[in-house]
Amino acid sequence: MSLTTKTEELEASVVRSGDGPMTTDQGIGIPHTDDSLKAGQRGSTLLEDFHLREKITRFDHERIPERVVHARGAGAHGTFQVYRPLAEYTRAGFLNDPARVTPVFARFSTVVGSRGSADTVRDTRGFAVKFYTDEGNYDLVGNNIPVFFIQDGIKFPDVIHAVKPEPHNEIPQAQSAHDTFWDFVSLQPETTHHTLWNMSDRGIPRSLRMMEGFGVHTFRLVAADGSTRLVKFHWKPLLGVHGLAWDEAQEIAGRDPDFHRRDLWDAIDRGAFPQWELGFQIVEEADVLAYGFDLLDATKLLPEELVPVQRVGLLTLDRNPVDYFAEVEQVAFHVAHVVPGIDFTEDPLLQARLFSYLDTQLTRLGGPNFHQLPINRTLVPVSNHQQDGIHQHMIKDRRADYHPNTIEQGCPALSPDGFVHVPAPLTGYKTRERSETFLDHFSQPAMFVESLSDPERDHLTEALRFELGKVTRADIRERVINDILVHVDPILAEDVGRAIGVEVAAPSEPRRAGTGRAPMSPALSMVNTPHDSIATRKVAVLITHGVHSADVTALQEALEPSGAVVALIAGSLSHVVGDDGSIFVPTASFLTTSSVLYDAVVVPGGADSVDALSHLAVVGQFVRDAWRHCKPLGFAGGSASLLVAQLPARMSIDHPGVAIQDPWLGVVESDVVDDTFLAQFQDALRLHRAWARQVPDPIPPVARTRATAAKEAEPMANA
Ligand code: HDE
Repeated sequence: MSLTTKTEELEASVVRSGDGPMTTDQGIGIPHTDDSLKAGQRGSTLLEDFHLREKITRFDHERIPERVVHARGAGAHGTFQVYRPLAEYTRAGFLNDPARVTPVFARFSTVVGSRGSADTVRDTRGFAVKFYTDEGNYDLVGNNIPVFFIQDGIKFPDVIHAVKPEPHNEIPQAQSAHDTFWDFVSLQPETTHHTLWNMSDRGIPRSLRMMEGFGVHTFRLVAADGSTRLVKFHWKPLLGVHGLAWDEAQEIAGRDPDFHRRDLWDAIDRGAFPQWELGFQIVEEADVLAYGFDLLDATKLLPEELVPVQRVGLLTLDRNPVDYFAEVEQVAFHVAHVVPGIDFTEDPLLQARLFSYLDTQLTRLGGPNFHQLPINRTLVPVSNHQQDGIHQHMIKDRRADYHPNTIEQGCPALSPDGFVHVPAPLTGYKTRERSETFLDHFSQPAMFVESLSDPERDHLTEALRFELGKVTRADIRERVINDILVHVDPILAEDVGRAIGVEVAAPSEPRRAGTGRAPMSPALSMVNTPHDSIATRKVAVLITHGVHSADVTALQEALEPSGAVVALIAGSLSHVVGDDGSIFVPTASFLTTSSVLYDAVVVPGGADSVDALSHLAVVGQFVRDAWRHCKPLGFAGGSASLLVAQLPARMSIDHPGVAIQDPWLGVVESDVVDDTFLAQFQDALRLHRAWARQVPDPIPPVARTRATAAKEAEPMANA
């Protein structure tokens, strides 16, 4: 069998605009496409104008139904290579041959918003990878959060209807900050863990390239001798895991709604290929309950401190799509697309997904032949007795379409090495019960909260205050605090409750079994992510005439070789003349860009330049926003005066109840951009943000309500 790479295979379907003159879909040459065929210059249009009718009809039918979830996405091609043969775990060919380069297509997405919604909304991100292996297609359809909202797929329509825009007015778009979502959360404790991850900085990634990925469910690996093990899949980004500030994320949604897809596209375009390592957590079948929770429960994660993640291979995304619709929109993932060596478990969420993905493609892609679309085609020849259907592309030359047959000499023959379901023993009576091993909904959320660093915990608190602050019904806010959050972390409940007018009622023993958790799991905190590179970080350098040229060139020469992107921002797109007569070409002007689109800001020296910049309100805002969003800032030649003018008054006065952080954290200052400046600035950039600079606004204590008093009188139920 000759296997070609997916790129070569796709090339056969690529049509280029220079390939020939303009024609109709039937290949008839078109000499004129700007005027319809009319009865005279000013007469009515004639029905016989087949070109007009074809052109308009094709336009009318350009859209296909968007995905009911994960509608907004961005994708890229790439490769996967395993580091070493994994024969002790799996017989999958692509996981056994380090020399084999498996083509992949990855699609990242938000869950809630429509196709045209903004990228930086608070949400879970989809992380789906299609491996075009030489044993058929394998899809790993995961998320950037290791747990899911619900334990059983039968609740999926409920949770999605709750989080999607409300049914009467279709408001709000791409937001969970509304009544129906939090109503559901308040009544369904199993949603707590995933909801807290969404409210953490994981819900607003800095970049799709800086997210972890998780298979979420426990899967099975099957070795050649038939032995099986349980596995949790991970994707570890080589650039580390980094988030945005919430205020910044909201502003980006307006300034550049395509922020994440543009970032992915630009990085690949520049040759800064995003990379992730595939990770396995391997568990023996007998240990399915050994860690204090049930590995079939998708609302639980397996702490890395209990079972380390083995890094087994490398995913590299190195090619942008040619045609967004044909590739990113029409790609069809399905959890049931597995190859021999990978199998399912009885996780009831996974089991429902095994039905859903094929079913959804029938509506979205119009029929059962979607696997024949170029992006979905396997590299392996497909042969079976499936017939016909809408959009059949194959011309099947055969006289018999059934098995067994003699007329086609029994062809296609069965594949003796093909997929065999693991003969896992299954017993039980028919029931709609939830297993008792699934019932502890608070221990792991508590572990998650306890594992966060102080700034991350502050962000979580602020996010919950924001989301619940937008809930209009007081009873929902009250239930989230007193039926959910108080069982996770009474102090968190108190901190959030204070901001939304809810008093925590009679904090009692937390309603959790205390199992299924390490006391805390440092791997869950983004603080412990690698901070060893400034590659692809975007640095805005603010310049105008008279800028100290040597500062600008020193920045470019030091940062660009390490992979950072230096953007020169000026008052207009006209050339800027430096203090020694050097000419600089601005990348963007203050009119069209903003500090939220960069990772760091530097103001070089130059007396005339610093003076001119200090008179521009837009520059003040640039610096103030970068400071508020805790980004590294660099000031040379006295330009730090621009920051001083922007610091809030309470930075210099003693404000009761507020811990004043060091406003100069992550800020580098010097006369000129010299080696010390550059070293300190790069250290700050490597750390991503100086989160400790953030000072939350004080919130007054909550007034006691009748509801909380009544709640205190109730005995607290223990689950
Ligand atoms: Fe999905 N999900 N899902 N999901 N999901 C879809 O399939 C569904 C779940 C995930 O980039 C849909 O082709 C059910 C968990 C990703 O094209 C649909 C349940 C996880 C993507 C569907 C889940 C995911 C989808 C919509 C509960 C993380 C985007 C369009 C039983 C492990 C793939 C489509 C892409 C897409 C159903 C739960 C991830 C409707 C019923 C858990 C990344 O079939």
